[in-house]
Amino acid sequence: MDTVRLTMAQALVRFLANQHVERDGMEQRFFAGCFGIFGHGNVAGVGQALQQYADDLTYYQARNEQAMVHAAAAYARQKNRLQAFACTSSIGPGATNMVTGAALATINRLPVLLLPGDVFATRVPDPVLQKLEAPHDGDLSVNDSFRAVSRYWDRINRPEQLVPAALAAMRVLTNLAETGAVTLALPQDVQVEAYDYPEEFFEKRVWRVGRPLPESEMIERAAALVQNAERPMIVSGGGTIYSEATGTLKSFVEMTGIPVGETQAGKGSMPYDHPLALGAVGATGTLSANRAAREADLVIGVGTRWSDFTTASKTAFQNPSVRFVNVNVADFDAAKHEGMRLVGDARSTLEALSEALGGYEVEAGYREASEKANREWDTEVERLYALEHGPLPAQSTVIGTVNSFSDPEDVVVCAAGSMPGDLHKLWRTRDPKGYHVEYGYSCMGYEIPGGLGIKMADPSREVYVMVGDGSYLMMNSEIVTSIQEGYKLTVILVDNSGFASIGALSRSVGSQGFGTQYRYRKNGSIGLDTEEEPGETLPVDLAANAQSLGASVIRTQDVAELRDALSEAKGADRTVVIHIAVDRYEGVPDYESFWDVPVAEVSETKTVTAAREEYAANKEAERRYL
Ligand SMILES: Cc1ncc(C[n+]2csc(CCOP(=O)(O)OP(=O)(O)O)c2C)c(N)n1
Ligand SMILES: [Mg+2]
Repeated sequence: MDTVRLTMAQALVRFLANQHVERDGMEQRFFAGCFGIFGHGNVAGVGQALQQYADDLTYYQARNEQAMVHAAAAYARQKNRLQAFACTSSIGPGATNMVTGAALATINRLPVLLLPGDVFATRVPDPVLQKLEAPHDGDLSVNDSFRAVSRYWDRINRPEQLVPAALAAMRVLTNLAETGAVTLALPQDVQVEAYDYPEEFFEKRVWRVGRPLPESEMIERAAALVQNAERPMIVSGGGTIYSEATGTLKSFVEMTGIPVGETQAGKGSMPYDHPLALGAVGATGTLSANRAAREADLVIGVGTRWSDFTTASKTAFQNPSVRFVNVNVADFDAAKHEGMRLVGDARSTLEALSEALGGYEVEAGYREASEKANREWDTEVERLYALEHGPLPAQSTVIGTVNSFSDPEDVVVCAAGSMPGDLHKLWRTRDPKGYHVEYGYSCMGYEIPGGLGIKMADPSREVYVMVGDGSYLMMNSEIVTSIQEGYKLTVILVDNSGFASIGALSRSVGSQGFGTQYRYRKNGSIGLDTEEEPGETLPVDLAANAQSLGASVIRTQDVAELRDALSEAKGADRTVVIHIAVDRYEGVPDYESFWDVPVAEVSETKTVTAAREEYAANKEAERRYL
């Protein structure tokens, strides 16, 4: 057997550079590169290897380890999970900074390979800088915390362990039912240890991503359920988009007349102006979709994990005899709501179901009602886009301005705050990859690094990052990376001096927005929405902050100036941050939906007691879907 003597880190980098995936006859490299921040836990190991093999695997310097994992996850999402990044960190804080990113990737079922450095396997110089010592467990390191958030976890304590671990990692990363964060913890001494690796380990490998189908018997049974339904509805999730099934979904819908509601990850499954598109469904849903959901007797979930936002905390579907058919590559998700499990790829399963339905159509009246609902919803969107609100504009008009300005294939990015819900309801999506709201983990700070990952995945599209002031403050570091690498973003920084979303939530649970504004402490209070003379607003100048990071900054006062700024930004070749202040209280309403956030059962405050009563009444609508 031919062997080659390499350090474990060199072997790992050479291996990663030779992994490919294939779907529908299209073959491509799996790893687009490796993000990293170096420290003593990886500089001499993985760092040295990345330098040695710089032509085979490109290294990108990030500013924050959490942010680089977000960029990696966004990249994978934009590439429909067929390409990904590795992320290398030092030991200790560099490593644990990645834990949040790992959870986000795993929740959203997005492949990222994490390579945290780890403490000495020999333990000779212990306790090494940044080692957490556990008196009860000699084998424990902070990297064990990745076990909870990874789909595969391993620690490479001997160089030869790399061979099975790397193969296991690739299997999970390229298995769409299992994918998520994969962690290989790399002790810093083992990274630099040499070993005679078999040459075969470095041969080109092509991991096939197939389009599995459910048993034909299950397709027949599902078709029978659909044929017997009077008010069937589709709920389309991220799986539809990842599977590139949007064309098939459209044909399916046009043939059958079944209307479609979309989850956050599934938004873009249908163009907004398709007559059978009802738009967002659930807690942040449209009136059209939520009314259809309430009555539906059969719900076909396609590529959805049925989060509480999608089901409005299990209140969305109220028909007493509602049943679910779940098309999903993951049996785990297909089994939810005791659905009929169609375990398979969204595109091929929808094709098979179409055929089994043999010309089935819903009643004409039902189809017409859906078409009418689509038009009615668009009138509501138009109303909210055109709201005239002063002195500060309403957020809905900012969204409308960006939407009207952007081209169909441009991408809007968001993750947390009040905008994800507003975007879900209001964004007119025209391209399956044009809407990117991370709402599995809804992680503040994802927006800018997420935008970077998307732009790296597809530089041909303009990327519009919609970020609240809270999220911006939490993680703006990757503006620097976007400038270093020449990936231009247009960041719309929507400033309402604090956490408008959680402020509204706080009021709804009876707590007057406690702790959600950016204000000076006054008379012991940090600001309640009910106070007549609260402390002054803090003098935070986020536009100046963006400028200091190297971005071009445009300060705007109203939506007319915003439009001009968008035009200017379009011609720019480096990251632009457009600042706009919006009214904190002029929000988009909910449309007959509920989200379960428990309210204090006993309290000394009347508003809390009242909120609790309302909560208890709403909760009665929660179903089990058994
Ligand atoms: C990392 C993280 N911490 C906390 C939260 C809870 N949270 C959700 S939205 C939000 C406030 C977001 O503020 P901002 O970005 O200004 O948006 P706004 O609510 O004002 O629209 C908070 C604290 C979260 N989603 N993510
Ligand atoms: Mg805010």
